[in-house]
Amino acid sequence: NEAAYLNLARYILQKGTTKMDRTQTGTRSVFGAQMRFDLSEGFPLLTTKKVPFGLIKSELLWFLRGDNNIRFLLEHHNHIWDEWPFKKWIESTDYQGPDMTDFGHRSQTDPEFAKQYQQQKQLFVDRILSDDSFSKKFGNIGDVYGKLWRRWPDAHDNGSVDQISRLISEIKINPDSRRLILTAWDPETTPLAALPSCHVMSQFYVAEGKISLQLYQRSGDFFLGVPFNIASYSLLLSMVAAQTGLQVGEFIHTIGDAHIYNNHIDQIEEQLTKPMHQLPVLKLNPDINSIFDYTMKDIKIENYIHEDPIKAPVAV
Ligand code: THF
Repeated sequence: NEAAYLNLARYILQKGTTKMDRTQTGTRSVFGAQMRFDLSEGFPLLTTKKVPFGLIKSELLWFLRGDNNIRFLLEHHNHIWDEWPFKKWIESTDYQGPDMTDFGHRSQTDPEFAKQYQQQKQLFVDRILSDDSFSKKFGNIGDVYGKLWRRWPDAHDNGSVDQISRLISEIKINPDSRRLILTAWDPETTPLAALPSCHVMSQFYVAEGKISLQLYQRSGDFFLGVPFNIASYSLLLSMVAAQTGLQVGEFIHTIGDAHIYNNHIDQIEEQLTKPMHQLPVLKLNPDINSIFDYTMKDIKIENYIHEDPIKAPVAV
């Protein structure tokens, strides 16, 4: 349950080594960490800060559509992926606005620049929503989750592999299988993506009528991303369970580089002073007969008692 997250946060703060990273923010980091969440004890949406579950739902529905264009997210007022396509846009020769180089850092230290950045990002978002050809060209995050889950390029027949459909039918036919794998790391295309997949691989496991899921995440932004990731994969597991007639077992989260950014330390220390509440309950519409048919209103969280949100800047 939630204590697994809080204990690992404490461990990273105390034992993590100081490590520079791609974003030049600096982190405290440990390598190789694991948390276990028994979903029969409640849905692991953290209660020691408010985690916006609506954003987690729309992101997962986006992956399940096989979509890798942020337009769908924007239509759902979800901005968690904006920075990456925006970065590609401002680095392109088509961009003629004010210099946005290194916007992630500059917007944190220079309030005048932060205003300009917000303006340019709003223009970008509006244009992705209204201009089809612009959105095709600049709204894409590359060949990561959605694309790879549903349309992994098949070199032999020029078609593609739908990993999710295959998984669902394989779990039904052959639940004892040790090959129930979902992979999101394509060595051919991954280096070209705006942000190479963090959730490299996951594996389903069925025993005694329960289905469990273990995720290997190569890199985990422990304060901002990881609470989303825990809820997102627990939601995926719950949907797969519902569609295969199984009970939910455990979500096991294994992280390679588990890090707390230097500009998230005050926030996570604040979170560690907050009391835990009983975990909420997930309700999926039982009338949905395909994992691809869930919509926002078919997924509900009940009895979510939480502390206040804690804001922190996302590292780009
Ligand atoms: N990059 C970095 N640096 N960290 C990540 O966690 C991350 N992701 C995704 C892709 N790149 C990443 C994006 N996921 C938030 C949450 C998840 C994200 C990105 C950002 C975030 O800012 N959450 C806020 C609320 C935001 C809002 O309300 O709009 C929060 O307080 O939780 C790892 O998958």
